[in-house]
Amino acid sequence: MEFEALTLERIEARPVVLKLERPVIARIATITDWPLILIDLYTAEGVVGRSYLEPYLPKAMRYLIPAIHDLGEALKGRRIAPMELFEAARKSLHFVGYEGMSMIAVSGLDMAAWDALAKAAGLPLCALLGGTVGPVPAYNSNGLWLKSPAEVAAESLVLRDEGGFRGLKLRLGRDRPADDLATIEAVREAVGHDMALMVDFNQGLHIGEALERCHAIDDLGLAWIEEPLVYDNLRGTAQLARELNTPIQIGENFYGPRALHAALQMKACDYVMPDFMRIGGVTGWLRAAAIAGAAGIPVSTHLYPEVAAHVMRVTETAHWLEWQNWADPILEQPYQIKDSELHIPDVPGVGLAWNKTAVAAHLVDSV
Ligand code: SMN
Ligand code: MG
Repeated sequence: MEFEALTLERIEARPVVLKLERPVIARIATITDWPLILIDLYTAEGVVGRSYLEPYLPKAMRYLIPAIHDLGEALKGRRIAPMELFEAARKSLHFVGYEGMSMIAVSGLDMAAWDALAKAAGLPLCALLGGTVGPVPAYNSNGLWLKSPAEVAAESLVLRDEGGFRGLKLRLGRDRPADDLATIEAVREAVGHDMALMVDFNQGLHIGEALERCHAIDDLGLAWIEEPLVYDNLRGTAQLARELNTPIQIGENFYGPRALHAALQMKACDYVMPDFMRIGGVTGWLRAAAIAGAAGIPVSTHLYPEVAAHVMRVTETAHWLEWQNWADPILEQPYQIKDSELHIPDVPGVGLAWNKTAVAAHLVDSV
């Protein structure tokens, strides 16, 4: 079979807002409306590459969508060679800075470009990257926000049963540390000791609080303690990683592979979990995963379970995939979870197709 070279024709980015089934109630923010930017990368040859971005705040779509359209204009006529497009897109934004919105826009382009390339090759993305279609161990991260211990314990049973999960993530950072402890205990009692329990402070503590609260939960057999401090306080998380037995997990706020490299050099964490819209899409992930692999650091994913599943199949130190099904309502064929494993559909590309009716119902005119 001949490998078809593709040419970028145009990119269309559309804003969608979904109501969250279980609103985010974290120490730093409450989110009820979940924004998605749906990206369609059209090629002259008729192949369409797809990706989506979840920028947390609907208003962030106001700045990101024009940036994505600009990238499409700037790269029109270029061959779909994702790593070359990545470099060209990065350079086009160099003068406004490499991080933040710049990286998020480039990541959306990158994931769509890889999807198009895999489709043209007639291969699932994981196969194009040198792996095989197969199961990917996942934990359920769909809920367990800052509610009462009894509510969280009851929800943990529901989340476990959404896919025979062997791992669940709880959010911490209630006003009273005792309420966090009571929540962990109630969940443990509900789901038993064979369940891996991750906890996430969502950057909500200062170092003094973190020292007290992390030590207080250090002997509970938790799988990891995530983002206790604001994400750029690497000196602080390095101190916590040194002092605690429980692994410290960070990474959803790494902008690009070099941020991961810097964190590992500082021994700022035990585990990493890059997010696809910040690490640089598939290209950024591959580079970041190589660095973590060389350092022997387990790598988990953050959001974007569909693309995450593919790259985890070729990630040397692959750990847990974060299962969050918040894009499911607009997907034609949501991925399936069974026995705590995500199953990649055996179709060319990533396997993302939009459910036209659902998209039409949730498109927003202005954000
Ligand atoms: C998170 C995800 C999505 C929205 C808010 C917070 C979280 C995670 O940090 O790790 O899942
Ligand atoms: Mg987190």
